[in-house]
Formats: sequence, structure tokens, C-alpha cells
Amino acid sequence: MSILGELQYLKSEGRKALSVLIDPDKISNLEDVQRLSSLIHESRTDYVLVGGSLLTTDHFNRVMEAIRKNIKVPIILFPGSPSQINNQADAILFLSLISGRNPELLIGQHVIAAPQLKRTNLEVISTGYMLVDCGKPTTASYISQTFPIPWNKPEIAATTALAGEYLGLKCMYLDGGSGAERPVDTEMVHQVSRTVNLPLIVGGGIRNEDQARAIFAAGADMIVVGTAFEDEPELLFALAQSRVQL
Ligand code: 1GP
Repeated sequence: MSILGELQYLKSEGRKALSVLIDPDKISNLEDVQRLSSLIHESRTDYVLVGGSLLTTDHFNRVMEAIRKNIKVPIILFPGSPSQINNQADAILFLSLISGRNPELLIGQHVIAAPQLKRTNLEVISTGYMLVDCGKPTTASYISQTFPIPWNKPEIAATTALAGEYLGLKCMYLDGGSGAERPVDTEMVHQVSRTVNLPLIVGGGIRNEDQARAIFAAGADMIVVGTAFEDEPELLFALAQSRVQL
């Protein structure tokens, strides 16, 4: 089954998925990947996302090789630019930044990426990406040169998602940006989830099991945890519990 098919199936069954985000810049030693992979497998984490809004190191390809070698769960690229296309992954979130009005991130970079993707075996998952203001500017909002959706305006997120669904996007990602001060508001998750019939991914600022459980209960089908996993990898075991204690 395709990864999008898996996400659609999970949604239809009311089941929840936990993903970790690996930022290649944060991997200083390739042996770290082996250690993290054990935690990912033992905690029964469902997916691994790889990417970053801004990469400052040059070892992306080596990190991808290490991830492919060590990690057995599906690997999904979450790219900040077409330079993060890599055939070692299983799929790529083909992100259109629909919360913003930067044409490069709505279609421009996609034109550059498309012929590269055609030469890979990656499953391309057309994804509406919405940045939400979760307390402070993030690398994602700064680099994208876009205004995030205000935290307390769930109706903007819901109508943006609906427009994305009508445009044919297959998946939605509500993101506070990496290292956000707080997660996306559960009311926003709820309104987006009841407005569109698409798998809903939520990330940014999720740091504990209670937050994860609240976001799942509000309607997220998958959560993504990056910074908290970097700070305390063992947290994955508690976060994995949030999938089943609704
Ligand atoms: C960022 O949603 C991801 O795009 C993860 O965010 O690093 O805050 O967990 P955190």
C-alpha cells in the first residue's frame, strides 16, 4: 500500500500515527542515527520525516544513507528546498505553502523539483502546508518570507485547507514550525479536521504526552515531533502512548 493509502486508511479507522522529524543539521555523528533508530523501533514510532527549512551542513546525503541503512519504518522527506530530494527515502511531502502568498513556495520550487522527482522512485504526496503563529518567529516563517496564520484564527486555517482540498491536495500539514513555543491550538486542529476529508498532520512545539493526546483528540491523524525528540529521545515512549489513550 502507498504511504498516502496508509494515512487514508488510518484516518478512516480513527487510528493515529506518530512521526519523528530528523533534521540532518542536528546529526553531528552518523553513529547517532543507529542509536536513534533503536528508540524509534522500540517505541513503535510509525514514520520518520527528514528535512529542514534551512540546511547549513553538507552531509545530507550521508545522513540519508545512514537513515536508510538503520531505520525500518517508512522514511518521508519533508524538504525545505529541491536540494533535499533523495532517492533513499520512500516518499516525499510535495509541500505547497498555502498559508502564504509566496509564489516560489506555491508553485515555483515545484517546477524545479518535478523533473528531479520524475527520475526517482519516491512516492509524491501532494500536501497543503500551513504555517501557524505559535508564539515566536521560526526558521520556517523567516525563510519562507510568509506570514503564518494567527494562532487564534481557526476559521482561516479551515477555509485555507478547504481551498487546498478543492485544488486537489491529498494531505494537510498544520505546523507551528520547529521549536515553536506552543503547539497549534486544538480548536484549529478540530476545525480543519472537520472541514476537510484529508489526512491531517500536525507538528511544531509538541513536547509532551498530554499535548499529543489533545491534538490527536482534536482530529489530527499524525503528529510530528522534532525538537522534543532531539532534547529527550526517550520521550518517544510516552508520545507513542498518546496514540492509544484517547
Ligand atoms: C517542524 O513540525 C515539525 O516542522 C516539528 O516541530 O521541532 O517543534 O517538534 P518541533
